[in-house]
Amino acid sequence: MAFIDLSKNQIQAKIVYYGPGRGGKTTNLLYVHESMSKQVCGKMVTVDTKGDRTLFFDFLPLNIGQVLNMTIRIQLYTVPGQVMYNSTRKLVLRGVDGVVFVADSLKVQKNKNIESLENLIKNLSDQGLSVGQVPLVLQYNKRDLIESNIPLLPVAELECDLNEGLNVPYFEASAVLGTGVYETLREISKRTVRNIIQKVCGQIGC
Ligand SMILES: Nc1nc2c(ncn2[C@@H]2O[C@H](COP(=O)(O)OP(=O)(O)O)[C@@H](O)[C@H]2O)c(=O)[nH]1
Ligand SMILES: [Mg+2]
Repeated sequence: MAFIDLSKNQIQAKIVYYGPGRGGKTTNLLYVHESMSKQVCGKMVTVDTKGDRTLFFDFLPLNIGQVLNMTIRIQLYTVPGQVMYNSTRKLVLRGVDGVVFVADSLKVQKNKNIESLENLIKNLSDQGLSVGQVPLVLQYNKRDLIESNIPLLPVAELECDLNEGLNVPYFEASAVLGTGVYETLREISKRTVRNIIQKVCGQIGC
């Protein structure tokens, strides 16, 4: 749940990057961290990583500007994707305001993507949230590998596997090159902030 400080006119929102292990969640945050100005982007904290596998989570705070005179701060988190870290995922997901699901375009990861999305839906429902209540966008990552001879899932197949019942916006991306990274972040930020403002307005009447 967003932290709203009316005395400081500040809203703090939590966006979680979710998805199978090695799909590119940490790489998304690294790209944002490296390319955004220091005024916007705070220090990236990566907790307990080994090689390129996130064992706990990554955290990146952003100051994205003002809406309705309120300063908006967004905190980006990633979860560890490996099946055995479900308790950590549940912890990171607590109080979430928006989710980016990063799917891996590699053909061999087809079932891992589906399992991870099912796991997201289950973990949200354990918090009393249905997937339709939380702003969500999908990112089909590693599209740069289309140039290689590694078999990739066509976007139509990813849509069919993951987005048929959800019908949420999706973005093709390459987190290593940065393609689609800001488009994804912009859309989830917009949806998340809009959702928070609607909830606040519902409570205080504006
Ligand atoms: N070719 C390619 N590799 C990627 C892309 N995104 C991430 N990777 C690589 O995939 C591996 C796992 O990425 P990481 O961000 O740690 O995945 P996470 O487990 O979801 O956080 C790393 O070696 C990345 O360099 C991408 O868009 N294209
Ligand atoms: Mg990671």
